[in-house]
Amino acid sequence: MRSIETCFAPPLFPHILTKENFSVVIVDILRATTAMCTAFEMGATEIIPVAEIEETIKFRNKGYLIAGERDGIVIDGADFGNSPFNFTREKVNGKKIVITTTNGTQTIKAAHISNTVVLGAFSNISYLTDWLAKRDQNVVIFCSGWKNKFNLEDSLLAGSLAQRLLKMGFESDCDSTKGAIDLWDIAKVDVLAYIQKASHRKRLQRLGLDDVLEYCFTLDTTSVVPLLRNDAFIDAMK
Ligand code: 3SL
Repeated sequence: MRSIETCFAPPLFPHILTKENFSVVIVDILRATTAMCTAFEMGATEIIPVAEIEETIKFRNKGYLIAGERDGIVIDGADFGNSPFNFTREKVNGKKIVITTTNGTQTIKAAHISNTVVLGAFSNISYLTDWLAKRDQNVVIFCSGWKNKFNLEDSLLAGSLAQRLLKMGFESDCDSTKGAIDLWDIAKVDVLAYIQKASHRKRLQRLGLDDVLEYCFTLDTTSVVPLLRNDAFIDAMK
């Protein structure tokens, strides 16, 4: 039987890895994984995640688009930040992108040693669920949180995804997964109302970056499964 485990924040990740054969689903709903799913939907061919701003330098003026933010603010020298709305077809179709973000790309780095790394968001949840269900691997849902702490938005995705996977024959004896499902059951009645209390929702509002909120919680706006191959994500659905 394939299992689901949930990691609520990066410091917990080494303690979660009790199973040998697993896919890791990286989650950063506001906004990194939602943005990267959008980029593939809009025709990006490859996305290279880098943890440090300095690592973007070697890609500049080499045909890559650079996307980067820290604490929501676009980094110097980037083409744009991390809003899913930046990744329009006009800008990204046929392009390779290098991205660095406050939490999301740090989580990807922490998961890099894993067998299989994919990106999860509400925007690709149905394609992702089907893709995971077809594989003979356990699943670890790895929430980016905010600066090593738990956050609500990633935990909601964890609960929603886990609930779907349980219906497709997975099992879970992980209390984090059970807690995430309970949280999702409370929030799903009106997820946009529920998420008003989230600290990153308030942070984005302060910065005038909360125009993405509804989009980030809308199901299935993309038909992609970003999959890490060596150092770059490609769309496994292509
Ligand atoms: O932390 C991250 O990776 C970002 O998604 C944060 S922000 O939403 O771009 O501020």
